Amino acid sequence: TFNGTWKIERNENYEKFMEVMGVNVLKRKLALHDHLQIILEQTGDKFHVKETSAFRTLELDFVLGVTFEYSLADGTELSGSWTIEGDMMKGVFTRKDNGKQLTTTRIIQGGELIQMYSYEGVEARRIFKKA
Ligand code: MYR
Repeated sequence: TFNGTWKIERNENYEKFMEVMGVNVLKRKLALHDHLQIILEQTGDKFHVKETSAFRTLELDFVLGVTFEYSLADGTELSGSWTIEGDMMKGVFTRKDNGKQLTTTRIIQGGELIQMYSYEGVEARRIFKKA
């Protein structure tokens, strides 16, 4: 289960990823230390998410397989959806500003939540520990 309170523990290739996403250097430096915390509550195919970071606090709801809108901390708007395949969450999102695709997965491994992001052939990981 993905349910729980997940606190960011470490990043892999995240600064490079943000650079390819077009995030400026100052925001990249800040984002590397954003203290991101995600609370996931899944009930059937519905998710409630509480996200807090140094940048913002937000709550959202989505249903697996149903398209929703999501804005990144820098204001970049995405549209897309999550599905679950086996023990992996798979997200396919499209940037509204340039139509390019951002894919993401979440998996629990060794008690950690590993979120992978992929954009323009560049991958990053953000790894969370249960709070
Ligand atoms: C959620 O389930 O937490 C809400 C939906 C998440 C959508 C995908 C997030 C991609 C984040 C990419 C970060 C890139 C920063 C430049």
